[in-house]
Amino acid sequence: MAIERTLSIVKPDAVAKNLIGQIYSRFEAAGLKIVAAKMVQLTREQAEGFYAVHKERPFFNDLVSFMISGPVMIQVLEGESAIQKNREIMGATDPKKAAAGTIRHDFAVSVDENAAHGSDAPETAAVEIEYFFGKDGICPRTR
Ligand code: DAT
Ligand code: MG
Repeated sequence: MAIERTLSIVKPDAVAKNLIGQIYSRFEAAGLKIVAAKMVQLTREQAEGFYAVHKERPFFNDLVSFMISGPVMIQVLEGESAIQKNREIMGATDPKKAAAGTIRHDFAVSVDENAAHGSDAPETAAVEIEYFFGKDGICPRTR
């Protein structure tokens, strides 16, 4: 067990449904601290770059179009096992398969628009955090 940081995104569907606060509450209730946050209207280039690992997948173009369909809320979460913990709070990729009480189960209806993103491993978390917040865009929470 270790203190980790992970990249989280409240996706355009959840922002449009006014769910930022409810989603942030779940992070905080789970002991995850927000150490960086910003609302961004992603450009197509930014969204394509972020999801470059999926560029050969059949859903890539739809995914990018969805991610630029409205603003997203991007944050860095910090805490004990933050990467796995955030994945558990989000639930399975397909909301229909997500466990009750998870963000995707409670706030999303389809795999195409599934409310939240969370890094899946330490390596991707590091790359994704730097992609949106650079090397020094984090506010350490020492108090
Ligand atoms: P996750 O977001 O749970 O890490 P992923 O990395 O496999 O899932 O895929 C990234 C996003 O792409 C996912 O949140 C929604 C979309 N996606 C994945 N599989 C899909 C599918 N079969 N059809 C449509 N969209 C899909
Ligand atoms: Mg993923």
